[in-house]
Amino acid sequence: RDEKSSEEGSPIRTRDVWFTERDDKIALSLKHDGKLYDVQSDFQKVEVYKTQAYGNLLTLDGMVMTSEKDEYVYHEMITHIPTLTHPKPKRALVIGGGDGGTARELLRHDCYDEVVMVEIDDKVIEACKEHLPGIASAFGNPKLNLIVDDGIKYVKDAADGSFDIVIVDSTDPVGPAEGLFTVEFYKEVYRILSDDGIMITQSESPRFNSKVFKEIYQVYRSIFGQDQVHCYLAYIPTYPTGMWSFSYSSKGKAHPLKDFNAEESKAFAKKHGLKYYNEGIHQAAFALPSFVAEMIS
Ligand code: AAT
Repeated sequence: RDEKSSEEGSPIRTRDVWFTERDDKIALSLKHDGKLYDVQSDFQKVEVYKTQAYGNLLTLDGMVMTSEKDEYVYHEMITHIPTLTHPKPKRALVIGGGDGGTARELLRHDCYDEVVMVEIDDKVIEACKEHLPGIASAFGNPKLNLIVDDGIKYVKDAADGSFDIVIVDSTDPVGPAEGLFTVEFYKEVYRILSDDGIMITQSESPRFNSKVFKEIYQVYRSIFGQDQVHCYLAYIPTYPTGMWSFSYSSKGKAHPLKDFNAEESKAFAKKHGLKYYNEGIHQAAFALPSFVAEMIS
């Protein structure tokens, strides 16, 4: 808090309070007008800040998960790229994604009969319903089957070939999400995918989380095959470095660019008034800067 003096000499309190996500070497700070939610759940510390630049911001254990003003980048990119390149997805699984943004975007597509979402922490859902309602808008949709449980356990118990799309929309590899970054888990995801199935994961920042980034692509390739795994990027200002990656792993023939129909994508984006995804971004997102391509070659 800053205490400043007015010209007359009387003190005026101006709010100067910042949320800061810190790592060893870099930090991201956002000025805010207070904390709206602050609960220690069984799994993590769940907080919502009222930031001045990005609207309400959800953090878990001090790390940014999503904000009202830039959430659409992440949620549009993690959902529309697989949905619009799969021949006809009917059943999707979301691991994590407790804010509801991924479910909201998936359910824009009429092709889905069911979207199963498995979020470990009901406090995340509660915080977002209360304070990020625009993101949490699909919880009442009858096609959404919301399960509060560990996604690792759910995947282990799911039947072979039972999902067309699996989206791993989960936290960084610390805390409850640690097991979501292991070979065993991805093998199980492969098993529950249908023959044409696609797995999408948020795959961290190539610049910031270089070690995890390189390692998980090796894991994906060892399971899906060398040429079956693709990386795409999006610009997310509230995540460390702003450069964020997603992986696209295909069990069958689905290909992120060869199976892309520009007219269909264009019409879809227009119909729903999307704010980031469009037919140009779909293709451009797979063009990787050389340093990123080299990391996963
Ligand atoms: N939609 C973008 C926000 C997230 S939130 C990730 C969610 O994954 C959290 O709600 C967390 O509780 C949940 N989660 C973590 N581990 C598990 C698990 N084992 N099973 C089910 N859900 C889990 C992702 C932000 C990306 C981070 C960028 N730095």
